[in-house]
Amino acid sequence: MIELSEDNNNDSNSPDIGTVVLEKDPQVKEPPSYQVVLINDDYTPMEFVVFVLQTVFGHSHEKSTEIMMKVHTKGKGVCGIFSKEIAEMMSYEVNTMSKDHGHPLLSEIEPLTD
Ligand code: TYC
Repeated sequence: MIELSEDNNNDSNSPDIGTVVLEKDPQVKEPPSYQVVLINDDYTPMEFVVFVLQTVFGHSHEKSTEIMMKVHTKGKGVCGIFSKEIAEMMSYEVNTMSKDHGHPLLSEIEPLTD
């Protein structure tokens, strides 16, 4: 809070105009976003990765294939951006699905710095 006195030059003849109090704007900060990142490996079948991207993230077959190929060629790729809690759930879902199907496919989450 900032207090501005407009009363510092007061003599007994001038009226007291009082003190103006300026409230600082509340510093409302958006919670940080997290990206779910898929990691490449040499064993998970491409079709399974596409299936996971469609099932967990709701991407179209075309978009899922694009993400899968990016991961396959570059080593990593972003599946989506969410709040921390949702990103953790999505990543857990991917990793559990892979494990249940006997694949080494892994995802992780990364905070986004804005
Ligand atoms: N590299 C895998 C293959 O050649 C396919 C793959 C893509 C695996 C993306 C993991 O996150 C991944 N079968």
